[in-house]
Amino acid sequence: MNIRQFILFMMILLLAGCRQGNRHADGITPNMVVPSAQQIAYQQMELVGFIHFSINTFTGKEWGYGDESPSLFNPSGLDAGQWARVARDAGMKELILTAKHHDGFCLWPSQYTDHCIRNSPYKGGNGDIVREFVDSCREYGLKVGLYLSPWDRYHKDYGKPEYIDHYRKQLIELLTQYGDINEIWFDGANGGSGYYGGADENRKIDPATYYGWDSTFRLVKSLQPGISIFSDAGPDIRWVGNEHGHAGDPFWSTIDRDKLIIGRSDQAYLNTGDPEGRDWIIGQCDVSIRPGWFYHEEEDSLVKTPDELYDIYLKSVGRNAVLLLNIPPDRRGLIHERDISSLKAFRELLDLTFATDLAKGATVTASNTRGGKKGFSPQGLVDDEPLTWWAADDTVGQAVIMLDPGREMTFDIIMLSEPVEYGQRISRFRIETRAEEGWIPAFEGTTIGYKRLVRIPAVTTSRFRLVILEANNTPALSRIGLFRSAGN
Ligand code: FUL
Repeated sequence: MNIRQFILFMMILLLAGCRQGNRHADGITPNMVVPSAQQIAYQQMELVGFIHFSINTFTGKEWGYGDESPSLFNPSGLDAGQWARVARDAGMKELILTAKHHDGFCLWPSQYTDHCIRNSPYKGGNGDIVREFVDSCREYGLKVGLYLSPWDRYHKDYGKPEYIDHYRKQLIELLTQYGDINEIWFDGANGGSGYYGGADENRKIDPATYYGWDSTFRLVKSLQPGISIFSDAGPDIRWVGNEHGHAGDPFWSTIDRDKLIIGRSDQAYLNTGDPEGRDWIIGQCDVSIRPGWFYHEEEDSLVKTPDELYDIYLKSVGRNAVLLLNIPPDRRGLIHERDISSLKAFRELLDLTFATDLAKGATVTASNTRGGKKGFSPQGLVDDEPLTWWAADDTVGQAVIMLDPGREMTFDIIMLSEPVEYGQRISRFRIETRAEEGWIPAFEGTTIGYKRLVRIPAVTTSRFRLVILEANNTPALSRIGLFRSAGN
């Protein structure tokens, strides 16, 4: 080895050492169940949007029966660019479109059905709203998601094996003709009454067996290897068991897929996850900005307020899940002005609230720090560097982390994060603030995960501490932030 090779070799060693510095040093043992890199990237989006738009928009229904004439579908001024712009301005990173809802009407000209946009007056039958949607999302830097309802109240074969073949052919169309699709959304509503090609009857299916989901999932991933699949049972993203946008407390990303059946799952189980769960499936909280999923003029006065949306954000993103917020276009094919103004104020509320982290610059001490090493210093919890984080020694199950900002501060939001690439570990914690008479408990909580936002009545204090009471593995934390809700 000559001198240049030696220097190069030493530099590589040094770099490898630096890279290891915080992330993998000192043998922190990951939990048995951890997220994939794709799941972490998905969760980092935090806020994604839903577009419910179809024939229901024109009939006033929430669930079309399947007998609606395509001639009813005629938006007067559709602009998918407006949807994407509004979503981007609200901070959404992805938009999901109902390519087909339960009534079976397809927003793209599917070669496998006549019940589609080709037979509507829109653009003289030459329209393709999936195409317009996908192009607009890309123009505004949003990822693309598509919803293809498994339940089809129009199709004559629904309930028979032939329909599954048809359903998969439609999936292939969507997943091969529109470029990269980031998410496919499989809802759980299943069977019941419908038009079914004129049969006009009730059709019951067994949600555990009818759809052959495992084969469908394999098909989806073979066509789009980078896609994330949402359903009651993941495999990548899961329903949280309600449509109010509320993850449970506790909320574990871990759960047992074996216990989940798409369309027939225990909603309470979905809502909390399972600390013993063998699968990591990210929670996604779906909720509409209006009472309905589709636009109805009579709900114009019932658009959720910025404060309501903020509360939902705290109970979804702030409970270790992703928020999927529905913003349904109206009969023009535009997101309504009222929804836009509420969204704008919601975004401002978030931006103002999270602009100033009062914990920045505080002196941070911990009752125990892994190996006593600087690499895991609790000071890393309040710096700008996401790669620096604190961990305790393996022998330690409980710990106290104290923040001293050297001045008084007033806050009502506490942000906590675990380095989830090592799994979800903390299951009980307490937040305390300092008063003259001593440490006062302000909140007792359960899980943390990717992000926990705790809201307490605003408190003015000169010191703050977090007491970690229970964890299923060595406790580790990547962030503590303190904020004051704007307007509070
Ligand atoms: C459910 C559907 O039944 C609703 O109409 C809506 O699309 C919601 C997001 O998913 O399963």
